[in-house]
Amino acid sequence: MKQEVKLPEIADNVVTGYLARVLVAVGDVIEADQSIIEVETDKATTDIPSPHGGKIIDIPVNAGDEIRVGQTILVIETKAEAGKEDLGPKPAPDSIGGSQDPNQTEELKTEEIISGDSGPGDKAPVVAKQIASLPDKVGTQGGSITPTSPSSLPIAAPSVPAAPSVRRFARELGVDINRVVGSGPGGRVSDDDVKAHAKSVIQAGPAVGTGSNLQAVYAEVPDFSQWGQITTEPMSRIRQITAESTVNSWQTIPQVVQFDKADITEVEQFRQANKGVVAQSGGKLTMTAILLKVSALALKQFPKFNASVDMKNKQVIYKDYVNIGVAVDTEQGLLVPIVRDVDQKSLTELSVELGELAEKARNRKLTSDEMQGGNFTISNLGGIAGTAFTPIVYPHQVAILGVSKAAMEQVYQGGEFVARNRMPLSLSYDHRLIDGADGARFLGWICRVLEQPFSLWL
Ligand code: CAO
Repeated sequence: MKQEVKLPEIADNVVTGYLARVLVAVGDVIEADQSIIEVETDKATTDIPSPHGGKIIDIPVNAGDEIRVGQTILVIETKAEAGKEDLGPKPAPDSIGGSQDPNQTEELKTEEIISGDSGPGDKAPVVAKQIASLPDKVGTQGGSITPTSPSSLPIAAPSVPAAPSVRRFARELGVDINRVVGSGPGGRVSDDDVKAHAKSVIQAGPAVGTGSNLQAVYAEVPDFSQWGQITTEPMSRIRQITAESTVNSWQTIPQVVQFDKADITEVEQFRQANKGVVAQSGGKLTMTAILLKVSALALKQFPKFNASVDMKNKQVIYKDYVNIGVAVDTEQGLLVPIVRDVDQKSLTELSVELGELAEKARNRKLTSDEMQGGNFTISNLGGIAGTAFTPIVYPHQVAILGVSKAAMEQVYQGGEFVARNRMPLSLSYDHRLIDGADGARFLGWICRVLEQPFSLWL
């Protein structure tokens, strides 16, 4: 019997996801409960199992697609129809309105899902409500808003979390809500986020090619295939979020970068000597953990760097807590987990926690809470390569510390050249709040504490 496997509910209030990976292929014979696809949402990455065992005869979705709860993700021939080969355990009913009739049309099933009329006990009514609450997809043409046909939608348009009233507000302004960076939990978009986005687009100047159309901030790219072979792939959700957030930062934060070098000869000796102590608690004493500690002390010393700029209300928000984000390079892209209350934790505790968060980031197990609420960020590329770089300040923060590769250098000291281990640091900061002298003092202070930690006691 042919069975359609549909995308089940992934989490509360999540109606769409981004298909990160297809784990099976047409022709595969799979077991019930075997993972078939990997779905990425704003909250987590989840493996979706097949409720049936059998032979896969169609996979009507592709990596990169945005898929909805209730959408068919797999067509499988189960044992009941074949009756000839043993293709796995007896099929269970689909978790979401799965059809038992192989001739049933897709239209009918869609209707069934939307009406919630597919029989007691299944989850169709829930899905119907969720789908019914989805916003109309709209586009703007010549400044007026017109419905967009499904075929004209971008292939992998992301769907951001936002209340229906906020979506309506965005539509009224002609703003594509999927381009708005949400400031709420899990990236939830508020009215203020929509206004800030609209404002930043207006301030960025006329939209490309289409007059006042707010959505047309991105120029059409040329057809590169005219010059040779090309391959196109949709951006992952992480890539899209990074792209939107860096554009937001670039457009709204006037950034200056201050460079310095810290002599870490003694700190490195301390690190090597105490690695074993920290390892006993399950952590790795790394330069990033040390920088977390030193940065927390600096943020306490210079509260302006532990603040946010609120231009709307013309105020500066100072925070008593010290939460620091650490940029983690993962196979899927950049993720920035937040280490909370850094000022209240020991170096050992920070080393353990940083190791755990980096591991979770690489395994895509971070929760959205673990990526929210940072006041300052550290980006250490020193384990990779490079002599200097200029990191971008994260939205709602005012500074980020870039760390490059430390190396032995000849330094003139006390009338002679001596070999010292020096680490290049770059501090990007928001000039709306921080002046050049502030930036130089802050970074100079960090260098001094790294060079002479005991100076703190003076
Ligand atoms: N200079 C010289 N060596 C350095 C260094 C530096 N600045 N930083 C780290 N290293 C060395 C470490 O000492 C370590 O060597 P040992 O194994 O001998 O101790 C080695 O590099 C590996 O370090 P690590 O990765 O284990 O630990 P870390 O705390 O230094 O880094 C993390 C952790 C998560 C910051 C890192 O793995 C990472 O992901 N870095 C990339 C961050 C990034 O992508 N930034 C760009 C963001 S903007 O696009």
